Amino acid sequence: MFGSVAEVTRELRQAMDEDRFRLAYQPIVHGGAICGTEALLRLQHPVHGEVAPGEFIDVLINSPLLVPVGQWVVTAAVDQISVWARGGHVGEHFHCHVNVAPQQLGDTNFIDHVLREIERSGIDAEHLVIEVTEQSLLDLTRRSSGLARLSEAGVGLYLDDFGTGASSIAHLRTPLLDGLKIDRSFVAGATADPRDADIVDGLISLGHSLGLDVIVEGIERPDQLARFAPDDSVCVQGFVYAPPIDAEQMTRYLVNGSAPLSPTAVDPDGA
Ligand code: G
Ligand code: MN
Repeated sequence: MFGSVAEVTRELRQAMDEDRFRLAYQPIVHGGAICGTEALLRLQHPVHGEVAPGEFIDVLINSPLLVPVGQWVVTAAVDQISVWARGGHVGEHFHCHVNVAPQQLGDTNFIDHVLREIERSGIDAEHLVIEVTEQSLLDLTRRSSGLARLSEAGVGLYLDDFGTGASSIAHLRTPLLDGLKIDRSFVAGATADPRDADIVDGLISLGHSLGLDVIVEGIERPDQLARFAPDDSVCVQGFVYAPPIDAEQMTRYLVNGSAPLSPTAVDPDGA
């Protein structure tokens, strides 16, 4: 859609200037009840409509615009959590997940911003979860003080896309981690290769034995739900419940409390 790096950068700057970033929210479900949501960045384009981060995230992460956009994401998520909490729509263990790039964790100003926004909004810090990739844990000497400050304040830390990064299982030992999200490629792959299902089982056990919460990502169909989340020992995120939706729709889900299976979740057996 967008062309060169320069063009994407121009689009990002304009979107920031014109307040055209939005957050979409995808429900995270535990035993049929909504236990959290992942906030996902969207750019509202005057011609192309809603643009997903795949179109711009690589440029954003390597651009100075990561600073203001990253801060905007935290502010918007914290404000939304505050609205939900004041409305009585979320329980005390509700988590709103925000994706954070490794560069942000090494930036003291970013960490200060997160802590300041929690204080300003008055939300319970435990409602906020930072999702980091394995890449973020590779250079812990530079990033651990930021992670530790967030963790001490009560912010949750989850390892995202687990199983696909180039780092080591030893990183799961970091005492700062609260949970892990198993990458959706294993769930998708399990249809063709049962070893992928075995990997998901193994990662769930590994996570649990380390005392981590586990979210299985990319559950699209009822058969996958039955296979990977037969009970309430894991949380689930995926199209089987809902794609990323806007804040109003997410609020409706929260008011209902439970998550119906999505009518668009296709069961391969037609059941
Ligand atoms: O890896 P991360 O936690 O950032 O995953 C969020 C991304 O995964 C979002 O872009 C979202 O649209 C996508 N996603 C969420 N659920 C599903 C799913 O069930 N199937 C697929 N293919 N993608 C999904
Ligand atoms: Mn994520």
